[in-house]
Amino acid sequence: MQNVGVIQRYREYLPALRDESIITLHEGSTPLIRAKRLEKYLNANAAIYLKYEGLNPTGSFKDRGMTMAISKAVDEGAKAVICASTGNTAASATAYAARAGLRCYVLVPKGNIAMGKLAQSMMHGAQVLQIDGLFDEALEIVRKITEEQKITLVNSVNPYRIEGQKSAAFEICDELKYAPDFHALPVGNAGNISAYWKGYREYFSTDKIKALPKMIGFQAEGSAPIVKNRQIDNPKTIATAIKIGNPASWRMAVAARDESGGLIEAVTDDEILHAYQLLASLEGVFCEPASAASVAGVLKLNKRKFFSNSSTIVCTLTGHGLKDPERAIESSDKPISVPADLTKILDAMGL
Ligand code: AN7
Repeated sequence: MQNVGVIQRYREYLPALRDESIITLHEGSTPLIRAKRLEKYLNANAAIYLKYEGLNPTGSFKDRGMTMAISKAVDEGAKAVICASTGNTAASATAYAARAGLRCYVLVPKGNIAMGKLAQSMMHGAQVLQIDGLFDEALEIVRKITEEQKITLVNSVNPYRIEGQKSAAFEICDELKYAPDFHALPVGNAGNISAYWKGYREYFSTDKIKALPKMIGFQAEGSAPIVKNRQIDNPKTIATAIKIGNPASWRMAVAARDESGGLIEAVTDDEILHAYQLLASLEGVFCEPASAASVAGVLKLNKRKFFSNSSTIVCTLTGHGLKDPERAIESSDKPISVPADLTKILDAMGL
Protein backbone atom coordinates (compact mmCIF):
# COMPACT_ATOMS: atom_id res chain seq x y z
CA MET A 1 0.00 0.00 0.00
CA GLN A 2 1.38 3.41 -0.89
CA ASN A 3 2.23 5.72 2.00
CA VAL A 4 0.09 8.77 1.25
CA GLY A 5 1.67 10.95 3.95
CA VAL A 6 0.46 12.14 7.31
CA ILE A 7 -2.17 14.64 6.15
CA GLN A 8 -4.08 12.29 3.89
CA ARG A 9 -3.78 9.36 6.29
CA TYR A 10 -5.22 11.26 9.25
CA ARG A 11 -7.13 14.07 7.61
CA GLU A 12 -10.23 13.74 9.81
CA TYR A 13 -8.09 14.53 12.87
CA LEU A 14 -6.28 17.50 11.33
CA PRO A 15 -7.14 21.13 10.57
CA ALA A 16 -8.85 21.58 7.19
CA LEU A 17 -6.74 22.23 4.11
CA ARG A 18 -7.44 22.54 0.42
CA ASP A 19 -6.17 19.54 -1.58
CA GLU A 20 -3.97 21.71 -3.76
CA SER A 21 -2.20 23.13 -0.71
CA ILE A 22 -0.89 19.80 0.53
CA ILE A 23 2.89 19.57 0.48
CA THR A 24 4.06 16.07 1.31
CA LEU A 25 7.18 13.96 0.98
CA HIS A 26 5.12 10.93 2.04
CA GLU A 27 6.26 11.21 5.64
CA GLY A 28 4.99 9.07 8.52
CA SER A 29 3.96 5.39 8.56
CA THR A 30 7.34 4.65 10.14
CA PRO A 31 8.16 1.20 11.53
CA LEU A 32 7.31 0.16 15.07
CA ILE A 33 10.05 -2.34 15.82
CA ARG A 34 9.91 -4.89 18.65
CA ALA A 35 13.26 -4.83 20.47
CA LYS A 36 13.58 -8.37 21.78
CA ARG A 37 17.34 -8.34 22.25
CA LEU A 38 17.06 -5.12 24.22
CA GLU A 39 14.31 -6.67 26.36
CA LYS A 40 16.59 -9.60 27.10
CA TYR A 41 19.50 -7.30 27.87
CA LEU A 42 17.31 -5.36 30.28
CA ASN A 43 16.04 -8.57 31.81
CA ALA A 44 12.69 -6.87 31.69
CA ASN A 45 9.43 -8.69 31.55
CA ALA A 46 8.13 -5.95 29.30
CA ALA A 47 7.54 -5.53 25.60
CA ILE A 48 9.71 -2.76 24.20
CA TYR A 49 8.97 -1.19 20.82
CA LEU A 50 11.00 1.38 18.93
CA LYS A 51 9.12 3.95 16.86
CA TYR A 52 11.85 4.57 14.32
CA GLU A 53 11.25 8.15 13.23
CA GLY A 54 14.65 8.34 11.59
CA LEU A 55 12.97 6.74 8.56
CA ASN A 56 10.99 9.86 7.72
CA PRO A 57 11.95 11.60 4.43
CA THR A 58 14.46 14.01 5.99
CA GLY A 59 15.48 11.56 8.69
CA SER A 60 13.53 12.84 11.69
CA PHE A 61 10.06 13.15 13.24
CA LYS A 62 9.99 16.83 12.31
CA ASP A 63 8.56 15.94 8.88
CA ARG A 64 5.18 15.06 10.43
CA GLY A 65 4.72 18.56 11.73
CA MET A 66 6.41 20.22 8.81
CA THR A 67 4.05 18.79 6.18
CA MET A 68 1.21 20.42 8.15
CA ALA A 69 2.97 23.74 8.85
CA ILE A 70 4.21 24.20 5.27
CA SER A 71 0.88 23.12 3.73
CA LYS A 72 -0.95 25.62 5.96
CA ALA A 73 1.55 28.33 4.98
CA VAL A 74 0.81 27.57 1.31
CA ASP A 75 -2.93 27.52 2.01
CA GLU A 76 -2.70 30.95 3.60
CA GLY A 77 -0.67 32.39 0.72
CA ALA A 78 2.68 32.74 2.53
CA LYS A 79 5.77 33.47 0.48
CA ALA A 80 8.47 32.76 3.06
CA VAL A 81 9.05 30.70 6.19
CA ILE A 82 11.61 30.83 8.98
CA CYS A 83 12.73 28.72 11.94
CA ALA A 84 15.38 28.47 14.60
CA SER A 85 16.80 25.00 14.95
CA THR A 86 19.24 22.63 16.58
CA GLY A 87 19.30 21.02 13.13
CA ASN A 88 16.41 18.70 12.41
CA THR A 89 13.70 21.34 12.18
CA ALA A 90 15.94 23.20 9.73
CA ALA A 91 16.55 20.07 7.64
CA SER A 92 12.83 19.43 7.45
CA ALA A 93 11.71 23.04 6.90
CA THR A 94 14.20 23.58 4.09
CA ALA A 95 13.10 20.40 2.29
CA TYR A 96 9.36 21.07 2.53
CA ALA A 97 9.81 24.75 1.67
CA ALA A 98 11.80 23.77 -1.42
CA ARG A 99 9.00 21.46 -2.49
CA ALA A 100 6.45 24.21 -1.91
CA GLY A 101 8.52 26.85 -3.70
CA LEU A 102 8.67 29.03 -0.58
CA ARG A 103 11.64 31.11 0.48
CA CYS A 104 13.16 29.69 3.64
CA TYR A 105 15.46 31.08 6.31
CA VAL A 106 16.95 29.00 9.10
CA LEU A 107 18.91 30.17 12.15
CA VAL A 108 21.17 27.59 13.74
CA PRO A 109 23.66 27.78 16.62
CA LYS A 110 27.11 27.83 15.03
CA GLY A 111 29.23 24.78 15.85
CA ASN A 112 26.37 23.10 17.67
CA ILE A 113 24.55 21.32 14.88
CA ALA A 114 25.35 17.86 13.54
CA MET A 115 27.03 17.73 10.13
CA GLY A 116 24.27 15.80 8.34
CA LYS A 117 21.64 18.34 9.35
CA LEU A 118 23.75 21.27 8.21
CA ALA A 119 24.38 19.51 4.88
CA GLN A 120 20.64 18.97 4.39
CA SER A 121 19.75 22.58 5.13
CA MET A 122 22.43 23.83 2.73
CA MET A 123 21.32 21.53 -0.10
CA HIS A 124 17.70 22.68 -0.23
CA GLY A 125 18.47 26.24 -1.26
CA ALA A 126 17.51 27.97 1.98
CA GLN A 127 19.36 30.86 3.54
CA VAL A 128 21.26 29.31 6.43
CA LEU A 129 22.31 31.76 9.13
CA GLN A 130 24.68 30.45 11.78
CA ILE A 131 24.58 32.53 14.92
CA ASP A 132 27.17 32.88 17.64
CA GLY A 133 24.71 31.91 20.28
CA LEU A 134 22.37 29.27 21.56
CA PHE A 135 19.21 27.77 20.05
CA ASP A 136 17.17 29.62 22.67
CA GLU A 137 18.53 32.98 21.44
CA ALA A 138 17.86 32.00 17.83
CA LEU A 139 14.25 31.15 18.68
CA GLU A 140 13.76 34.48 20.42
CA ILE A 141 15.10 36.29 17.35
CA VAL A 142 12.92 34.43 14.82
CA ARG A 143 9.87 35.10 16.99
CA LYS A 144 10.64 38.82 16.87
CA ILE A 145 11.26 38.72 13.11
CA THR A 146 7.89 37.08 12.44
CA GLU A 147 6.07 39.62 14.60
CA GLU A 148 7.25 42.34 12.23
CA GLN A 149 7.72 40.65 8.85
CA LYS A 150 5.42 38.70 6.55
CA ILE A 151 7.28 35.46 7.19
CA THR A 152 5.64 32.37 8.67
CA LEU A 153 7.25 30.85 11.75
CA VAL A 154 7.50 27.06 11.44
CA ASN A 155 8.95 26.20 14.84
CA SER A 156 6.69 24.08 17.04
CA VAL A 157 5.18 27.23 18.55
CA ASN A 158 3.28 27.11 15.26
CA PRO A 159 0.28 24.98 16.37
CA TYR A 160 0.09 23.13 13.03
CA ARG A 161 3.44 21.51 13.82
CA ILE A 162 1.97 19.84 16.92
CA GLU A 163 -1.11 18.83 14.90
CA GLY A 164 1.01 16.96 12.37
CA GLN A 165 3.29 15.42 14.97
CA LYS A 166 0.44 13.89 16.95
CA SER A 167 -0.04 11.46 14.03
CA ALA A 168 2.79 9.32 15.41
CA ALA A 169 0.62 8.44 18.42
CA PHE A 170 -2.22 7.47 16.06
CA GLU A 171 0.07 5.16 14.10
CA ILE A 172 1.23 3.37 17.24
CA CYS A 173 -2.37 2.78 18.42
CA ASP A 174 -3.48 1.69 14.94
CA GLU A 175 -0.69 -0.86 14.81
CA LEU A 176 -0.82 -2.22 18.37
CA LYS A 177 -4.64 -1.88 18.56
CA TYR A 178 -4.15 -0.35 22.00
CA ALA A 179 -2.04 2.37 23.60
CA PRO A 180 1.22 1.35 25.28
CA ASP A 181 1.46 1.55 29.08
CA PHE A 182 4.45 3.88 28.79
CA HIS A 183 5.66 6.16 26.06
CA ALA A 184 9.29 7.29 26.32
CA LEU A 185 10.67 10.32 24.46
CA PRO A 186 13.63 12.67 24.44
CA VAL A 187 12.59 16.19 25.43
CA GLY A 188 14.19 19.30 23.96
CA ASN A 189 11.92 22.15 23.00
CA ALA A 190 9.15 19.90 24.36
CA GLY A 191 6.84 19.97 21.33
CA ASN A 192 6.92 16.27 20.59
CA ILE A 193 5.90 14.97 24.03
CA SER A 194 3.04 17.49 23.91
CA ALA A 195 2.05 16.34 20.43
CA TYR A 196 2.00 12.64 21.33
CA TRP A 197 -0.10 13.35 24.40
CA LYS A 198 -2.56 15.31 22.27
CA GLY A 199 -2.74 12.40 19.82
CA TYR A 200 -3.34 9.81 22.51
CA ARG A 201 -6.02 11.95 24.13
CA GLU A 202 -7.84 12.42 20.82
CA TYR A 203 -7.82 8.68 20.17
CA PHE A 204 -9.06 8.11 23.71
CA SER A 205 -11.91 10.57 23.37
CA THR A 206 -13.01 9.00 20.07
CA ASP A 207 -12.91 5.52 21.68
CA LYS A 208 -10.09 4.26 19.49
CA ILE A 209 -8.18 3.27 22.63
CA LYS A 210 -9.47 2.24 26.05
CA ALA A 211 -6.60 3.55 28.19
CA LEU A 212 -3.95 6.25 27.99
CA PRO A 213 -0.20 5.78 28.32
CA LYS A 214 2.03 7.37 30.94
CA MET A 215 4.30 9.86 29.18
CA ILE A 216 7.92 9.53 30.28
CA GLY A 217 10.28 12.19 28.94
CA PHE A 218 14.03 12.51 29.24
CA GLN A 219 16.26 15.55 29.06
CA ALA A 220 20.06 15.55 29.01
CA GLU A 221 21.47 16.15 32.48
CA GLY A 222 23.33 19.36 31.51
CA SER A 223 20.32 20.65 29.64
CA ALA A 224 17.34 19.77 31.82
CA PRO A 225 15.27 22.90 32.54
CA ILE A 226 11.99 21.03 33.04
CA VAL A 227 13.55 18.53 35.45
CA LYS A 228 15.26 21.29 37.42
CA ASN A 229 12.27 23.58 37.13
CA ARG A 230 14.38 26.53 36.03
CA GLN A 231 15.71 27.96 32.81
CA ILE A 232 19.26 26.79 32.01
CA ASP A 233 21.35 29.67 30.66
CA ASN A 234 24.30 27.60 29.52
CA PRO A 235 22.96 24.18 28.48
CA LYS A 236 25.52 21.44 27.91
CA THR A 237 25.21 18.01 26.27
CA ILE A 238 26.71 16.00 23.42
CA ALA A 239 23.11 15.49 22.22
CA THR A 240 23.05 18.80 20.34
CA ALA A 241 19.47 18.24 19.12
CA ILE A 242 18.17 18.68 22.67
CA LYS A 243 20.66 21.30 23.87
CA ILE A 244 17.89 23.70 24.83
CA GLY A 245 17.68 25.74 28.04
CA ASN A 246 14.24 27.28 27.79
CA PRO A 247 11.79 25.01 25.94
CA ALA A 248 8.96 26.73 24.08
CA SER A 249 6.38 24.05 24.97
CA TRP A 250 7.45 23.82 28.62
CA ARG A 251 3.94 24.16 30.06
CA MET A 252 2.36 21.72 27.62
CA ALA A 253 5.03 19.13 28.41
CA VAL A 254 4.47 19.49 32.14
CA ALA A 255 0.73 19.07 31.53
CA ALA A 256 1.39 15.90 29.49
CA ARG A 257 3.56 14.56 32.30
CA ASP A 258 1.08 15.35 35.07
CA GLU A 259 -2.16 14.47 33.29
CA SER A 260 -0.76 11.10 32.23
CA GLY A 261 0.81 10.32 35.62
CA GLY A 262 4.22 10.12 33.97
CA LEU A 263 7.53 11.81 34.64
CA ILE A 264 10.29 13.89 33.07
CA GLU A 265 13.77 13.02 34.28
CA ALA A 266 17.38 13.59 33.29
CA VAL A 267 19.88 11.14 31.77
CA THR A 268 23.61 11.78 31.59
CA ASP A 269 25.57 12.02 28.34
CA ASP A 270 27.24 8.72 29.24
CA GLU A 271 23.86 7.05 29.64
CA ILE A 272 22.72 8.52 26.31
CA LEU A 273 25.84 7.27 24.50
CA HIS A 274 25.50 3.81 26.07
CA ALA A 275 21.90 3.50 24.84
CA TYR A 276 22.95 4.86 21.42
CA GLN A 277 25.54 2.10 21.05
CA LEU A 278 23.25 -0.60 22.43
CA LEU A 279 20.52 0.20 19.92
CA ALA A 280 22.96 -0.03 17.04
CA SER A 281 24.75 -3.16 18.22
CA LEU A 282 21.84 -5.13 19.71
CA GLU A 283 18.98 -4.15 17.46
CA GLY A 284 20.54 -2.91 14.23
CA VAL A 285 18.80 0.41 14.74
CA PHE A 286 20.96 3.47 14.20
CA CYS A 287 19.57 6.64 15.74
CA GLU A 288 21.17 9.94 16.62
CA PRO A 289 22.39 10.55 20.19
CA ALA A 290 19.45 12.72 21.31
CA SER A 291 17.02 10.00 20.20
CA ALA A 292 18.71 7.45 22.42
CA ALA A 293 17.73 9.52 25.49
CA SER A 294 14.36 7.73 25.41
CA VAL A 295 15.99 4.31 25.70
CA ALA A 296 18.59 5.61 28.19
CA GLY A 297 15.69 6.70 30.36
CA VAL A 298 13.97 3.32 30.12
CA LEU A 299 17.23 1.59 31.07
CA LYS A 300 17.59 3.88 34.06
CA LEU A 301 14.01 3.40 35.27
CA ASN A 302 14.23 -0.34 34.72
CA LYS A 303 17.21 -0.52 37.08
CA ARG A 304 15.02 0.77 39.85
CA LYS A 305 12.21 -1.66 38.95
CA PHE A 306 9.94 1.10 37.76
CA PHE A 307 8.04 -1.00 35.22
CA SER A 308 5.55 -3.61 36.26
CA ASN A 309 5.49 -7.04 34.63
CA SER A 310 4.14 -7.32 31.12
CA SER A 311 4.11 -3.56 30.48
CA THR A 312 4.26 -2.34 26.92
CA ILE A 313 6.78 0.44 26.42
CA VAL A 314 7.20 2.44 23.22
CA CYS A 315 10.39 4.47 22.79
CA THR A 316 10.43 7.10 20.07
CA LEU A 317 13.74 7.26 18.22
CA THR A 318 13.39 10.76 16.87
CA GLY A 319 16.20 10.99 14.31
CA HIS A 320 18.50 8.86 12.14
CA GLY A 321 22.05 8.04 13.18
CA LEU A 322 23.45 9.29 9.86
CA LYS A 323 22.58 12.82 10.94
CA ASP A 324 25.65 12.85 13.15
CA PRO A 325 28.39 10.73 11.55
CA GLU A 326 31.10 12.44 13.56
CA ARG A 327 29.62 11.30 16.86
CA ALA A 328 29.18 7.75 15.50
CA ILE A 329 32.82 7.51 14.46
CA GLU A 330 33.99 9.00 17.75
CA SER A 331 31.91 6.49 19.71
CA SER A 332 33.08 3.36 17.89
CA ASP A 333 36.17 1.18 17.64
CA LYS A 334 38.36 2.39 14.81
CA PRO A 335 38.53 0.22 11.65
CA ILE A 336 41.66 -1.91 11.35
CA SER A 337 44.01 -0.98 8.50
CA VAL A 338 45.32 -3.99 6.60
CA PRO A 339 47.10 -4.52 3.29
CA ALA A 340 45.08 -6.03 0.43
CA ASP A 341 46.50 -9.45 1.21
CA LEU A 342 44.40 -12.54 2.01
CA THR A 343 46.77 -14.02 4.61
CA LYS A 344 47.13 -10.74 6.45
CA ILE A 345 43.38 -10.13 6.38
CA LEU A 346 42.63 -13.61 7.75
CA ASP A 347 45.24 -12.97 10.39
CA ALA A 348 43.60 -9.65 11.35
CA MET A 349 40.24 -11.46 11.51
CA GLY A 350 41.75 -13.91 13.95
CA LEU A 351 41.03 -16.88 11.63
C1 AN7 B 1 16.49 14.11 17.14
O1 AN7 B 1 15.45 20.71 15.32
O2 AN7 B 1 14.44 21.38 18.53
O3 AN7 B 1 11.13 18.15 22.52
O4 AN7 B 1 15.33 22.62 16.32
O5 AN7 B 1 16.03 16.86 16.74
O6 AN7 B 1 9.90 18.28 20.34
O7 AN7 B 1 11.93 19.68 20.73
C2 AN7 B 1 15.00 19.29 17.63
C3 AN7 B 1 14.56 18.51 18.65
C4 AN7 B 1 14.45 15.08 20.02
C5 AN7 B 1 13.41 17.10 20.87
N1 AN7 B 1 15.18 14.39 19.15
O8 AN7 B 1 12.08 17.23 20.45
C6 AN7 B 1 15.22 21.39 16.33
C7 AN7 B 1 14.84 20.72 17.58
C8 AN7 B 1 15.71 14.97 18.07
C9 AN7 B 1 15.51 16.33 17.84
C10 AN7 B 1 14.22 16.43 19.85
C11 AN7 B 1 14.76 17.08 18.76
P1 AN7 B 1 11.18 18.40 21.03
